Amino acid sequence: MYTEPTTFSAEEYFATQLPPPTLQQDVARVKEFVETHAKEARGVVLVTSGGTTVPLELNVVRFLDNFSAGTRGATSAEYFLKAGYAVIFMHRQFSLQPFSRHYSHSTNPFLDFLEIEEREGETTPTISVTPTKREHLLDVLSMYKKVHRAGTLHTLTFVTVNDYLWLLRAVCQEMSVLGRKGLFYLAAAVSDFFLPRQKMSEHKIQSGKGSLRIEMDQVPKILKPLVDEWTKEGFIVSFKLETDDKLLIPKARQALERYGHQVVIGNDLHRRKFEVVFVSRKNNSIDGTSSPSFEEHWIRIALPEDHHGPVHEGKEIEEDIVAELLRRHTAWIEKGNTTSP
Ligand code: 9Z3
Repeated sequence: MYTEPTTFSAEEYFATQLPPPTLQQDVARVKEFVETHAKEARGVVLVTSGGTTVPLELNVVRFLDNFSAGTRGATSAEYFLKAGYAVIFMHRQFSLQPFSRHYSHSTNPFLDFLEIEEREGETTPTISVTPTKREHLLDVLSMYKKVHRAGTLHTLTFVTVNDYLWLLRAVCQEMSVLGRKGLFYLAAAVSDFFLPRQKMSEHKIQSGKGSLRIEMDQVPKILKPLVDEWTKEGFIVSFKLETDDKLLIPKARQALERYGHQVVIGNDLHRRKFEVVFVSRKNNSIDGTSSPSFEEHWIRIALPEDHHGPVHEGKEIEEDIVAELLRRHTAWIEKGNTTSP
């Protein structure tokens, strides 16, 4: 049966699509985390990371996925933690996570650098770390344990775009108590299209009819309510991914004009590990009296020799991205202090 595609506003979306079953308990934990760190006057950043899926059936067998390993989000989260921020890391289930990302099973499996030592007089062999890997592991492990003790990392997972939207709205609302101290770093790769549950087949789609035609609806543009309603004075950074690099700056500007947030970080799919562009408004005010002018700030790191190869232990572009954002976020907080009554 064919039904016309619908354009959902965010409001209509949440009125017609069901929340994930664990939403309430997830939100209660986020609330506690935010309150703890707000009391300690710490900056809190929400990092979204990884791709969302769009299920094609209610009893899901098939789904559409969005490209993202979660490297940008997991790596950035680590640099925010190092800078003393509390991090809400909202990521796609099984995508990369801060710290453990260094030992991803596909690029750097940890079993490869453990060694078994049989010692004379001892019945049980000892496990040790290969000497060349020790220094790096010690650095990662020390930071991991420190963050654990300080309780500055809170992890949440999503799978579908529906999980993502419900969680994002709730987390943003909880973070609004932070005012300007809240930072939003939206690096997840979010589906633009979805199948509303009312149009989904209940059971596995059968192959008997030959080809498969699916008409999807547009996911509501949630940055608008996120900026205007869900967050209060937070510093909002979204990412724009393109494969045609000529589109990066115009699309980033368009997003800033439409949603009125602080920064869009543009990245080209193939160059994203060594080049990004920050696009922002020049005077950071939208008074509607003149057309906004924009500025671009490129961050580049030297191209590693084998940038398609396994995780290298050299410079990571996220270190510079986070450093630049920390400067801008601090200025944003200070501006709020001087302009508040
Ligand atoms: C990004 O652009 C991220 O930087 C990447 C990171 C997904 C490229 P990896 O996880 O990749 O390191 O492998 N995220 C945002 C992508 C997105 O969906 N942006 C929307 C758009 O471009 C706007 S919110 O329209």
